[in-house]
Order: sequence, then structure tokens, then C-alpha cells
Amino acid sequence: MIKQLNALPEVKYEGKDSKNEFSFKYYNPDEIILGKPMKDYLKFALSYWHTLCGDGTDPFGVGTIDRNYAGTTPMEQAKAKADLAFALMQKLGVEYFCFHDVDIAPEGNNLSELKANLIEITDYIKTLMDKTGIKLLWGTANCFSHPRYMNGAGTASQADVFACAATQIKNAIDATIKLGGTGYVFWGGREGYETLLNTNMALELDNMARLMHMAVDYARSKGFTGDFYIEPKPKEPTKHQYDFDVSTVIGFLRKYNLDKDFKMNIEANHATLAGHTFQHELHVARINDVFGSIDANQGDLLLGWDTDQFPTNIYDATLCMYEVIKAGGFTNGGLNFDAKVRRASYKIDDIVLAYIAGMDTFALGLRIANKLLEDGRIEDFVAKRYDSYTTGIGAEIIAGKVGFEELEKYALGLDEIEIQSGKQEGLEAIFNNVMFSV
Ligand code: XUL
Ligand code: CO
Repeated sequence: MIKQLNALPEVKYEGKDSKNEFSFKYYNPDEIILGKPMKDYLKFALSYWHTLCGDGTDPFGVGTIDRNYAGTTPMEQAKAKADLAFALMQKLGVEYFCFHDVDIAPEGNNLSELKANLIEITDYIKTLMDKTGIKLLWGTANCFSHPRYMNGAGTASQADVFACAATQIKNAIDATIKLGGTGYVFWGGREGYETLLNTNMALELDNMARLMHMAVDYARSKGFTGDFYIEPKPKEPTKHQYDFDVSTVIGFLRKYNLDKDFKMNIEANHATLAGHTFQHELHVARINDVFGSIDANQGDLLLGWDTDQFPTNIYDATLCMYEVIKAGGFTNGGLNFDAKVRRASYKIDDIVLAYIAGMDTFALGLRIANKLLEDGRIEDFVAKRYDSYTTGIGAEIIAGKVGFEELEKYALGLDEIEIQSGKQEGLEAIFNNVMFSV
């Protein structure tokens, strides 16, 4: 694969009229938008698992994507995989990456071998990072693929399994710190249940929180200053995942006093599986001060599972970037393409084109979101819609100066109220008008 990749041109910004498919039409990394270079607003990251490991296997057929990395030992192959990852990121100008422990290191026969392999491969990856300036966005541990995790990891019914998960997470945190990562993710792989007939939910949730406290205590004791993230998902692989959506996770974090250290890593396809829009999840996180990072992808409206497609929906990307701008941009987080090419897009060219499509979609989303804010009509409408709370009785409600007695007295003295229009269609038309005048 590396040969085919090397044969491709470096991907550069050529503007929207370019017909060169290996160019960016909207992503111009150093162009300043809202006071920052686009690349700092977008902070694109490559997902190691989909981009370097996924082979296109589905329940109906074997892999279609060539994952035969050069070398005779698993470690040599892991190094060749890292070479490809970094060559690809350089070709695309992607400055960050994200990994699970077992994406980068051979799993070996037991946890000791995994630990040793992780140390060796991170030494190697560190040299590639130093050479290229590419950075780690976040790391995580895969505590869901190995059969030992069939009943969960932190929420497993057996303490020995909990101990194995803690071990993997400890070593993945060490790897994250070693590579200068600014985040550590908990996606609750199999942290959920299939049936309450066999489940002690209260104990499982308490244990999940215990595991997270241990992770925070350990990482902070080793000097980690980045953010921890929970990545909500409502279902798949278990029928009911505990981290259902942002609101559910906020309740969990507050109950267990984890809200000082944890933020959200919000994935578009997980939001839609929860019956929300991507924007809803971002918005809930933002107004609760737990917006952290994003797994950028999209699902398919007609399919009820996590298809992890590369994001090409401009409307959703625009609303996402609208929220990101309003959140003040990313600090430790970024836009990680937790996305995979379709099974029939099996060539390295397809992976490059998929990243270009995703990056251009978010770059265009950023441009349009910026225009929407400059235009101001939607913002102004929302502000005016609530302006009755800035004076008179509204201001008194906000200030906590009135209760039921005072409000009853006030309401009984009212004449007929002229109720405002919500004006949804008009606002959608403004949105389209701005979107298509970019
Ligand atoms: C699974 C998923 C994961 C996490 C990292 O749906 O999104 O890849 O992002 O474990
Ligand atoms: Co994800």
C-alpha cells in the first residue's frame, strides 16, 4: 500500500473550481477564519483503527482491503503500519491521530506481551512524530474486542476482568502521556447490558465510576494534564449502552463526582443512533461546559447501526461547526475521523479521497457557520425571542425576585397575550440563503 500511496500527489488547496480530485476545494489550512488558521479551528485527526486496521470484513464476506504490512513479525508489521499512517497524514496535512492500544501494538499472547509491545511501538511512533511534527490527539484502550470482555470491562460481572481492563487502561494512559496526547477517551465498548435478568446495574455503574476514578488518579499522578472524555453511544454492541447520550453521561459524571475531569467526545453517528441530531448532542455538551472533542462521521438515515461513514453532509457539518465556534473552538480536542471507507472502496486512493471529502466538508461547514454568525439574522432572532426575560416581570423571574404568589397576581392582571411566531421555515430559508451564498 505504501507504494501506491507514494505514487499519489500531495494534497493541496486548489479552490472550489479545481477538478483535481486529489486537492482540497474548501480546506485551506492557513487561511484565517475568525482570527485563527482553519487548521487550528478544525484540528483534524486520523483514526488509526479504521484507517490502518479495518479490512472491510462484514457478516457476509471477508476483507477486501489489503492489510498485509511488510515484515515477518507482528512488530515489524506494526512498524510498517505506523510508516503508512504517518505517510498518509503527511500527504493529507492531517496533524493529529488517535489510537486504541491494540491498533498500534501487536496484542501478543497476554497482557504482559501487550505491555512490552506498546512500549516498543510507542518508541517507534515517537520518532515518527518528532520527524513530522504530527501530534497525538487522544489515546484509548480497546477493552471490548478480546473475548475476556464479552460481559463488559469496567462493568464486567467478574473482578478479574475488571483488573484486566484496569491494566490495559493504565498502559494506554502511559502510552498517551509518552506521546504527548491531550486527551484520553472512554468509549464504553461493552459497558452496558443485554438483559436485566442477569444484570446488577447498580453495581456495574458504581464499578464503572470506580474504574474512571482510578484512571484519573493514576494519570494525574503521572503528570497528565489533558482531558478525559466519555464518548456516548446508546446501543451497539450491547442492546443498552450505559453511556446512552450526553445528558445521561452528564448525570453519571455528576453523581460520581467525575465532572471536573471528564468532558464529552461526541460522535455524529452515535448521536443519531440515540435519536438526536449531531447538533443537539454538541449543544447539550456546550451549555453544560462539557464540550470536548468530536468523532466526525455520519450514519445512514435508512440504517439503524453505526455505519461510521466519512462525513459529507454539509448541513450537519455546518451546524456542528456553528456549535464549535460558539463553544470557543477546541482546546484539547479536535475532529477525529472515526470513519471508514465502504467495503467496495478498497484502494488506498479511496482512503485518501475519503479524507479529502471529510476535511472539505468540515472546512465548508466552518466557512458557512462563520457566515451565519456574521450575517447575524438567526442569532438576532433567537436573542429577540427571549427578550421578555430582560425587563419587567421576566427580569424578575431570572433574578429570583418573584414566586408563585407574585406571578399569579401579575398573570391575573394581563390582557390577552399576543403569542410569538417560532418562524422555523423563515429561519431555515435564511440558513439556506447564507449557505448557498458562500
Ligand atoms: C465505536 C467508536 C469507537 C471509539 C473509540 O462506535 O466510536 O471507535 O471512538 O473507542
Ligand atoms: Co468514536
